[in-house]
Amino acid sequence: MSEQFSLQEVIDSFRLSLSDSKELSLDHYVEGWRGLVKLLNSLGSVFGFISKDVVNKLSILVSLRGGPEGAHYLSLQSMVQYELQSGLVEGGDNPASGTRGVSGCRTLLRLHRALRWLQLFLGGVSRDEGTPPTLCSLAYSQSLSQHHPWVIRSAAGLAFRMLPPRDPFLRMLNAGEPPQAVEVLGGAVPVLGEVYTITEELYSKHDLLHLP
Ligand code: 1PX
Repeated sequence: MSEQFSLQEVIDSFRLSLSDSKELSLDHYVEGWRGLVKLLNSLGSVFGFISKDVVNKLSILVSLRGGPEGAHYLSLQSMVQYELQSGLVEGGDNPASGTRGVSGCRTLLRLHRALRWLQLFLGGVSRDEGTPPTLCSLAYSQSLSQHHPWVIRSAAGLAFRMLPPRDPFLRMLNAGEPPQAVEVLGGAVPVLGEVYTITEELYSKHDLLHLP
């Protein structure tokens, strides 16, 4: 993936993350998130505390995948199965990462919740339902904010106000002029939705949606 963010590359990574049998490849999932981090970084340093947290979570997943038990981290499904069977979901001493108390499942859960925010936010932008700051904060209050303490919610609220207006925001996506960017966004939302739904159903089935 190039240094410059392109929305299309992010969509491609998330699309590629899903196999025909709806297994979700963790490598492509992480790649999709890396692209999102590039956009976040291009929005300026007020978003730095958010991108730092995402980078941190991605590096946990990458180290699990590259570790001695990495084969179990090929897909979301194999990760869930492995961590459940080995009693690792709630942390514990994970030999795969050396990161005590941090499971792949709880780490990915944080990104999964953020994906819901992204799906709502981008859906709103693509349908022109308001300005990016307004839509961002609406999407946040409908999703992620329930999982965040007051201090994070207020920092996030301050950062949202720094988002650019619609047209400059659309141009930052590197997906052409605003009308083309809107089209690309419209294509992104169902892809994110599918990834979200598959994860949500799997986590719900195994009662993993509230991992500490
Ligand atoms: C296509 C272009 C769209 C823009 C792409 C931007 C992608 C942004 C993704 C935001 C991801 C946020 C992940 C948050 C994960 C999380 O919930 N972490 C918290 C809990 O972690 P823990 O390990 O302690 O259980 C952690 O406390 C969070 C810290 C950072 C603050 C998170 C604020 C989230 C605001 C989400 C909206 C981002 C606004 C970006 C503007 C475009």
